[in-house]
Amino acid sequence: MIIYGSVVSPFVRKLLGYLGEKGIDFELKGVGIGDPDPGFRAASPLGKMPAMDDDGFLLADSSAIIHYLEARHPEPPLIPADPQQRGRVIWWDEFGDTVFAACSGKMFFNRIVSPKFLGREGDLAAAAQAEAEELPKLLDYLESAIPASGYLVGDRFTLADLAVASPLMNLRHCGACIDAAKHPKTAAWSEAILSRPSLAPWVEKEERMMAKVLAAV
Ligand SMILES: N[C@@H](CCC(=O)N[C@@H](CS)C(=O)NCC(=O)O)C(=O)O
Repeated sequence: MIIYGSVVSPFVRKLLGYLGEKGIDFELKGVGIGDPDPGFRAASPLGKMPAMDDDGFLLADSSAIIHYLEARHPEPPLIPADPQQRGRVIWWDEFGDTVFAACSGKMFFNRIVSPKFLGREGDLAAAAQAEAEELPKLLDYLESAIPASGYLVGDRFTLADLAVASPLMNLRHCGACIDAAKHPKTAAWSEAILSRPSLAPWVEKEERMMAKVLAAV
């Protein structure tokens, strides 16, 4: 199975963590934004990452790929069968992808991707607005919702934890670390999720990569 994408994308990171938790073998083919790679273009009609080629079956979108893989590889379940827990996991997946990643994306894209990868100025006002106005409310919500178990749903690790922790890594790249004095549960939870064996090697790899990118003039 081939996965197309870059490790610094929150959607790709979520999928890489999922594959690690499941023990599914894959080859990561690195592609960037707007990449003309024909295999990637065929698998991703909108040119967005991640995309997958599973022995000729082509699919794009992190959630679509994960739902496909969950049906093919049910064990260990990362999307619970229990109706209420399943609903909650999908809620958190949506929250991670469409709300949290949108906010962290404004900061990451405009401060790092645009200037460092695409060679054009980012919208720094949009990044500052996201950090000052959007992010605090999202972190407050997350802080209020993390259960004592340390997992977002059903007292065990699920796709919910992956989907919400992944965009926090992009905040880290922007220097916007979680303040443990203000959001102690979020700080401890995100550290635990991003340190899992399924994610830690990717996190280290992208940290090394980002250090080089940020050091380059
Ligand atoms: N909902 C999609 C979002 C994918 C997405 O927006 N990926 C970004 C990178 S973080 C991308 O490929 N952007 C390129 C573009 O919009 O042209 C998913 O979960 O996979």
